[in-house]
Amino acid sequence: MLMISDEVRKAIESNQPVVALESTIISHGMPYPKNIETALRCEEIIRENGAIPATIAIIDGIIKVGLSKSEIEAIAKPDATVMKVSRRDLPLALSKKKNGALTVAATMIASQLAGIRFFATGGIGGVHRHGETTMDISADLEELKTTSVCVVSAGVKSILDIGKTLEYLETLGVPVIGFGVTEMPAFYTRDSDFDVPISLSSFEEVASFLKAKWDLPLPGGVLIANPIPKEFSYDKQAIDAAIEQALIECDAYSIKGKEITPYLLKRITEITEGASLVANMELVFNNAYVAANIAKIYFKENFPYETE
Ligand code: PSU
Ligand code: MN
Repeated sequence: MLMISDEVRKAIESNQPVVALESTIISHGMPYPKNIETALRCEEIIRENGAIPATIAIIDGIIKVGLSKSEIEAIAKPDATVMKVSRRDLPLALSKKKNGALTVAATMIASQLAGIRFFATGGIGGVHRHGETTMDISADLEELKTTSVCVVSAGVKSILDIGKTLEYLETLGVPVIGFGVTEMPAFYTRDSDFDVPISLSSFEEVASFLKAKWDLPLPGGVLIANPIPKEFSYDKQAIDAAIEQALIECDAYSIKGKEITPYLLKRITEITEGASLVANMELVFNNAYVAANIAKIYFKENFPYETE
């Protein structure tokens, strides 16, 4: 049920740094053809920074770790039928031999099965606004509690309730580390008015934090909140207006369950006439860069002979 590409398998076996990349962002998070461009550029950035990329998706009912370019294209095309797969959907996608894009939660599961500890994405799912009544809380959060993968994100989008998401992660015992910042980044913007619980500013500090956690051992994930670079950060008022409009439409059309996040992402891109997509791409690139560097230092310190 799990196939690891030769390159990724060799890298894992010889303790080389490997960085996983998710596929929901490709199939359900960005429009074609920018989604392919983003996916391929992320892989390049990870390589340029001394690590091996492993994009993960389900192809014909098999979890593939380390997709080829044509496999990435197959799940990225606008006419492709690709299921959005989180933890609960994995058995269905496998048993029905589907093509599936993996969410953060499912990518963490596949990474752990393959032996990968680092993962770069854009934003994670969280507690939705009014989550206290709708109970709409992404499975990404529970996954961070149990699965030992370091997830580098640009924080939490304000389509979600950022404060409640942070509280929920605290309850689950998930460390949230602001990378070089003391405020929780909000994906398109660098600030959210919520303090980040932990702030570290070098790759070395994050790598030794992870080593302390996992060596104890204290299993579970760590969320790195890495803000969008200043030069690409989006105008707060403009993005807030787009998010409000998308949320109102979501309500009006009674969009439910797993469709909510893809719908909001699509509408925000449309409402901003693609301008928010540029910010989205740049923040993902920055996360790929940071994840590769943390992974590189983590492996250098833990396996000095193998990597030097
Ligand atoms: N947030 C984004 N971009 C994304 C997602 C979230 O800014 O692409 C995707 C991720 O794959 C995440 C998933 O794991 O949406 C969360 O979906 P849900 O809220 O249904 O759990
Ligand atoms: Mn949900």
